[in-house]
Amino acid sequence: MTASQTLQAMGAMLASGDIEVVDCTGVLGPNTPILQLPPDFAKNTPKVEIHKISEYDEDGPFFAWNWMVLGEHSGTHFDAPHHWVTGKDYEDGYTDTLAIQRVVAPVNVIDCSKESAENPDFLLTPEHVKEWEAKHGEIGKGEWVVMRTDWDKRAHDENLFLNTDENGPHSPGPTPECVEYLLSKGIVGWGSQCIGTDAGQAGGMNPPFPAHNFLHRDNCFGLASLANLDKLPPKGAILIAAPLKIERGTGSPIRALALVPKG
Ligand code: 23J
Ligand code: MN
Repeated sequence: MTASQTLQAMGAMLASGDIEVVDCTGVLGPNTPILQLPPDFAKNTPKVEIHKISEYDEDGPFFAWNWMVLGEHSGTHFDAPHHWVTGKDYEDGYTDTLAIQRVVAPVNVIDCSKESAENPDFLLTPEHVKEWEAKHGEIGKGEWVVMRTDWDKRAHDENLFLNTDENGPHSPGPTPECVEYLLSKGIVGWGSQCIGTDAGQAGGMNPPFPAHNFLHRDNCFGLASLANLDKLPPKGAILIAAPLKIERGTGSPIRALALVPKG
């Protein structure tokens, strides 16, 4: 099949619903959970604000529109390589310079929902990933890999989502070895349903925040606060995760869309 025939068939299947579009995005607004780093360690992103300009009133008789306070790393969002010091020198590592072809790719969905329900500090290891590959097929070059934890079911409540106690945040993520293994497969990026690409306790790992450190070192991308991964097959979907073209941006909220075969 030629690319032209494939796209034509795909258009027909989108129209008929044989290919479904699954929205892997959470609602972006004042209740969206935002990362809270220890204030003695770093400055933080403010909560999302939506302010009315007008709504068919004296400030705009025929139209409704808003303005926002919005951090780049808010809600369902994209981490560009320049976000981390290990990726600082990539000229194509910003939201406006990255190779956009890369962000549309097959997605591998690793189901860790059961393990994460039992242990909020669950860590995905290379051994887990290799077991998953033996069952579902190898992770390919240029593909997305996302960790299904069903953490989106907590997103209505910031405390539940961040899950912080006196020892810091508790949420699942990858080990440093796991990120290295995935990068050895040539992935385009790694996605999480939690507040960031790293585990809650990743500040204490070696190196700290290994998903950020290694992904961006290799000019790869991160996705955070993904939703509805329980509606995706382990393999066979295509994920579109495109950041806004923010000038010299280090990340951006996205509307993450998965194209999924019906049924
Ligand atoms: C800065 C420092 C640590 C983390 C993060 C940012 C994120 O999660 C992010 O949104 O990139 S863990
Ligand atoms: Mn981020």
